[in-house]
Amino acid sequence: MKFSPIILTIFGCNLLIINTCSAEISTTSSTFKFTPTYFPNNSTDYSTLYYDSNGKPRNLVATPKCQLDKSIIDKVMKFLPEGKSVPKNAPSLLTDDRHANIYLSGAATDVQVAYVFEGAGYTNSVGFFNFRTDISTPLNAISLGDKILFPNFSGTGTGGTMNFGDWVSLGPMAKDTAIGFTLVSNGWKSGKVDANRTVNQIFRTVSALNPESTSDYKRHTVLLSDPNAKILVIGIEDLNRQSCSNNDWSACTDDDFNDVILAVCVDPWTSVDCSDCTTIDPPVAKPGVSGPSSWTEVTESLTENDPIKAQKAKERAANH
Ligand SMILES: [Ca+2]
Ligand SMILES: [Ca+2]
Repeated sequence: MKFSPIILTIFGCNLLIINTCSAEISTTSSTFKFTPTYFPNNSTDYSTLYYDSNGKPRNLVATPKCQLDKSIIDKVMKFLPEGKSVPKNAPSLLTDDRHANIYLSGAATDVQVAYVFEGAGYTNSVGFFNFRTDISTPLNAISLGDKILFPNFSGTGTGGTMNFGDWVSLGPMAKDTAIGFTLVSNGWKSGKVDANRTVNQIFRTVSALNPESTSDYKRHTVLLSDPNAKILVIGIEDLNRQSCSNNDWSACTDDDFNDVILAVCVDPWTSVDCSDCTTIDPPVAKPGVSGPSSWTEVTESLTENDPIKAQKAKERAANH
């Protein structure tokens, strides 16, 4: 996709407008804070009606529309091994926004999203948004209207209680809709999503809205497809890719893009416009990347290689 950036200066702020064939995306250089809105009630008040005290959704889908096999973790980790830099080892996975957000060429009766895996030490929050692809509407961080879907995207034993295959439903989506995701880095604090996160800690599948200053650094997500299982997978990098000092504990990015891994089920699958997405089945390792070969190897490498997880383990040990 070819972008034609235009930079305007209004009231001392730089306004960036990016024209694509389907949407205009704009952002500002302001440092406003992120005020979370929760799904499904769209309230800024964290409601224990919808989430429990661990930040886990209460409205999990009882009968998911897609079957999620645990082997999907191994398949994904072949592409996104822990601690290995995607831009160095598999740069083709970092695409333009057209291939980072999920485009629907037909209507969906339901879109469901599942917790698959976290390769992270942070307690991240994950939200979603949707926008029209057939109308040239300016997109910005406010108009996207992020809604927090997983206040605490942390697994059981690693700071949360999410489990593989916990699905939530976004409901029906119209034809010509795109679905994107938002990560609030280390957003779960003191029993809710931290309303004091700044733009430097919010990352989206709409790269122009991300805080880094170059188009390469602004990419935070990888979209993969498992057409046999009829599932899409999103991997997200949870650290500011340009500045360590913008991250909690001044952690520097490892660019492994596996810190949050989501599965997305669109019913029907034929409504997904993802014919040229990278497929993960069969799981072929990317050239130059030696991924783990088993689930055991994945978990072992996580413990060994994640400095944030190690830091967090130290803090937990010190507090007990
Ligand atoms: Ca990771
Ligand atoms: Ca990472």
